[in-house]
Amino acid sequence: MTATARPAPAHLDTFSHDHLPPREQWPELIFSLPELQYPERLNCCVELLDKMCEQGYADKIAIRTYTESWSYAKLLATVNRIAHVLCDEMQLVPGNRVLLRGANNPMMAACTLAVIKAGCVAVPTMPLLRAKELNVIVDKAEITAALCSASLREEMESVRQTSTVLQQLVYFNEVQPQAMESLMADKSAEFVAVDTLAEDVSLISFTSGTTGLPKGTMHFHRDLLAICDCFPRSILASNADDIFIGTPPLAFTFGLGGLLLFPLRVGATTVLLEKLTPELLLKAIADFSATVCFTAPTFYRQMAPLAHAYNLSSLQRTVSAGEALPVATRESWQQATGLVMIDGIGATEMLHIFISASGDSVRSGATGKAIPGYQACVLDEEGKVAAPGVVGRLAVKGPTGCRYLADPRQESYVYDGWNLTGDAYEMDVDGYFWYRARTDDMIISAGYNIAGPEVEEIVLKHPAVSECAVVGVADEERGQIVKAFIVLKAGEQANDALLKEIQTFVKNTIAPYKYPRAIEFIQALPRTETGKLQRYKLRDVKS
Ligand code: 3UK
Repeated sequence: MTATARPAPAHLDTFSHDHLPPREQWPELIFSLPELQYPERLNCCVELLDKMCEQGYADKIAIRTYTESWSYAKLLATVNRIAHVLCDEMQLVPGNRVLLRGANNPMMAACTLAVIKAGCVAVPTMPLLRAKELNVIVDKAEITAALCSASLREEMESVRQTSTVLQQLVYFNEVQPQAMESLMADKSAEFVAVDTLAEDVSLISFTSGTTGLPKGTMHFHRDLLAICDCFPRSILASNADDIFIGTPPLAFTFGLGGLLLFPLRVGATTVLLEKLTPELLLKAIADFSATVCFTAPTFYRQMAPLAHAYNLSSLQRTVSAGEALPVATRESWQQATGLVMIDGIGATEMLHIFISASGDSVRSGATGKAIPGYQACVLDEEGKVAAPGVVGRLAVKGPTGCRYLADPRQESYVYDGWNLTGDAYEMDVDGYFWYRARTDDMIISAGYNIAGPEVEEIVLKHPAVSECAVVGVADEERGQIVKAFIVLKAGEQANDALLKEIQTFVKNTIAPYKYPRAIEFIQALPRTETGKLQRYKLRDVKS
């Protein structure tokens, strides 16, 4: 083989490789850190599991739930048995895409790792997706096989009945002759991982996509390790003694990284729990003596006033991501727990967090700086790097980046080697990035540009307010007006006096033209399964 030839890919089914965007549309990839120098061939599951067992973690607890404890050795043996089922019973070959459905539990984690170890491509999907949405994903990624938790059978069955693409389906988390648990029972606990390339696709993660068709983001074996070797090392400083806990689904890359890959990479323990509420997460932190927590800002905001009733003394580091962290939330969490929140922005396209800060480096109100391994800047309207203090489009690059599965939107996400996340940000002279809005969430009212989240920040500081979302709604005179949807704290009365009081409160704190001319009190804000506010739903509300 000559030095320039592409080494033999392990994928016999070349679908993923064939549907990568052309190389010139990829973002620039940079591997500046010593820990990001990976070999040409690499199966990330081997690095995360087999090697950890070899290095002395075999008897350590990898995954805990309220009813189960899986050592690294048990997780490895289970992954290997499932991998045999994929190859022997289901006759899958490297490169085949496998749909994965399940809440956060040990078998969902094991199935995901097994798919990757067998050289197939994992396509995890949010538990709440319905058949219609699943069919779009099955068709787009040409998925012939699915592994599904028995608790999600109903929607899965309707996909099976309607899909002409999906051919095989195996359920797990049940006692049935055809269930994964039975099929794997007599399989060997040893499995030689498929010798994939570092640049073979291991994961296709579909964006939650508030508008339009979901986009499949393709990530290599190398990418899954690269995210473990960036944020967790430099910002989180995680280690084998950590006990990870949190809410994001394993089907969301925030959860896959934070609650599975990061803990395995350092020999730590992860606590996997289904259906968490703020109360249940607080209780679980105490019950499992968790040290690291991952969840969305709204969860921290709801946990803060309840925290005093729980023993949270084990908790050391808490990570907030998914949407902007309001200063009021950072402060109430810090008051309740003494912990300085680690805010971090990540994206499905980038796989995980790329701007963040922890400890003494935190600047309240800013997301943080580009983390080691990544570069970030703000681009102005002409696409040039903007000076500090200018609001523009956030641009980022690093070892991971956007590669959509056969999607023309690749060309708008990647510009001049940079990934454009769709966020409006401002960078200060010290390199801290200050979130302003999603670029499509800017409100233009009577010629003024107003960032909804800036108004939310202030409204949230009012003592009667529990949650708030600010959007622009159409207005004949001003084009748009600022409208606040407000969820009040328990016991507060929605009335005109309070409405006026909140308006005055905002006018007295920021430029008066930004105050919400319209306010609507509602019971709950519309959110995605990952805790993201669905502002578009509020914009559509007719009142
Ligand atoms: C927004 C934030 C301000 C921002 C994600 C951590 O959220 C994740 O991925 P998604 O693809 O959404 C990406 C978009 O969400 N966002 C996320 N975090 C922050 N905005 N401050 C933040 N801290 O608009 C971004 O473009 O769902 C988060 C890890 C992995 C992820 N996939």
